Amino acid sequence: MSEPTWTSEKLRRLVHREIGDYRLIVVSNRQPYIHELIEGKMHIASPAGGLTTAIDPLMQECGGTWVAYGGGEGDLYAVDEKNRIQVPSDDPSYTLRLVWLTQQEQQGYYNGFSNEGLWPLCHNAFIEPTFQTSDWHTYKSVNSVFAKQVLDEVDGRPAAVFTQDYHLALLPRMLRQADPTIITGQFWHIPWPTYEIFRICPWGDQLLDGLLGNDLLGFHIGDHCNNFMEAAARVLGARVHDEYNVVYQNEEPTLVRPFPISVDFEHVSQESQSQEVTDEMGRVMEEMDLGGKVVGLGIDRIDYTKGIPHRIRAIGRFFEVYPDYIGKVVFVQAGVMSRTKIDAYQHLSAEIDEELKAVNDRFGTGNWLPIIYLPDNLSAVTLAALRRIARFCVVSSLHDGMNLVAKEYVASRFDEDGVLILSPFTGAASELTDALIVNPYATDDFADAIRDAVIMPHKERRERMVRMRNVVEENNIFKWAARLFVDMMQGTRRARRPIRSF
Ligand code: GDG
Repeated sequence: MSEPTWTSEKLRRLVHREIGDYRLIVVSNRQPYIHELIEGKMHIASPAGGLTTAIDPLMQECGGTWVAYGGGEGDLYAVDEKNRIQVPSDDPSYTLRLVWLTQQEQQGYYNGFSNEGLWPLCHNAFIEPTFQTSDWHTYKSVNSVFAKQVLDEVDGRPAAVFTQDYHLALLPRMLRQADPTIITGQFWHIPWPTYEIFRICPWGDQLLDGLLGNDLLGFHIGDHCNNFMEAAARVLGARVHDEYNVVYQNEEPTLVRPFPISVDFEHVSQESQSQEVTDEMGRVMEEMDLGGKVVGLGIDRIDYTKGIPHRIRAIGRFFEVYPDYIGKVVFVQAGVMSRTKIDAYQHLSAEIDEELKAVNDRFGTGNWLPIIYLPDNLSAVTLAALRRIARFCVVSSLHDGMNLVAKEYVASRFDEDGVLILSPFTGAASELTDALIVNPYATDDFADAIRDAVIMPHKERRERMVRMRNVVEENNIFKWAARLFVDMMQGTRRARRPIRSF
């Protein structure tokens, strides 16, 4: 019998029970509420990206403190003298504490080591990682800046620190060295590469040692855990206990477990049914002249891991092989720009423009274009409206830890309609097996999958969507958080007891 669905209320009760006297502190590079000054007025923006989507609802339930880099122009004016602010502003439920970094620190640690080094290292997208010694030194020093702030927040009291992602791989070891009583957990939101790839990193041993300062280390899927454990064994000579997924470094255990991240299914499903979204659908349909057409949808941060040029090429092939659909099918691509200071992202943006132009010039007719590109940070309401309008949604990542867009599409379709086309190289593909799974490099197969989505009968669309909705409803964000929480608090205490020898 499957367990009852996890809700925010159930998670809140569990957290209160498990956390006891411990304070919960989340640490990440990016903050969930950026304060921007636009023409002298303060605006609050939520950044596009999976991390905020997943962790903010969790913090709203659990309370505690979120420590993050203050990157907004208005941040300095929004915080108190301890650099803290209560969020969300309309209904404060937790504390945000901001860390200030210089431009040079931001360049070396974020753009440099994290996004020109680790990001391409961890994703199979054939972009060569760049490793510069000066960036590495900055990465180390910025991790220690974060450590100082977290330790100040802990202030010698019992605390559980839950670190996010690849920007802060050295932090857990620093925290443990300063205060061994802190419970340390980390979730790595991107894939972990195979040993053959990982050993390209000149400082791989130090990264591994930093991460093994965690009591619990989470990845989306088992393959990433296995890759990590192999690297720990082969690079550091750490002992790995396969049966329990525990790595021992200097006799200290780290539990390494898969936790497939998800979305707040109920919230996304309900929001999708609101009058506001229904009104927005009408506006979007009219503005883009979508009436009477079959609409396909892509929603992505513009990133070379998301396979956007591959998708555009497949749409071109679809119209080439199935010209009957010219004028009848429209693909809407929403794409918020990210990491624009990095060369590879500027090249990608130019490549997308070129591929788009090629397809639109070749197949476009008078007032119809095959692809409508929206290179903006769209509001949640507009995104929800697009998801409801779209007969099919395409996620064509070349490599992706999970991919929340796929799960958001499924959660939005309360009408039990719609087809998901999904790359097998996403974490989501291991759960959403009722999607049309297609290799983004196989352009002909990809074009055929688009046709299959367009012609799929309503009954089959419904059957597949119902099954996918059941999966996302059951494996929702609260279940993800609950499993992580229990393993961090209980598993950690168990594993710290020196009961196992092998
Ligand atoms: C990392 C991992 C993992 C997109 N465009 C707009 C917008 N979005 C939102 C989507 C979704 C989020 O951004 C993107 O989430 P993803 O999961 O697809 O991807 P990453 O940002 O690469 O996240 C990924 C995730 O962490 C969580 O662990 O799944 O594998 O790479 O929520 O809807 N949001 C707004 N405007 C846009 O134009 N507001």
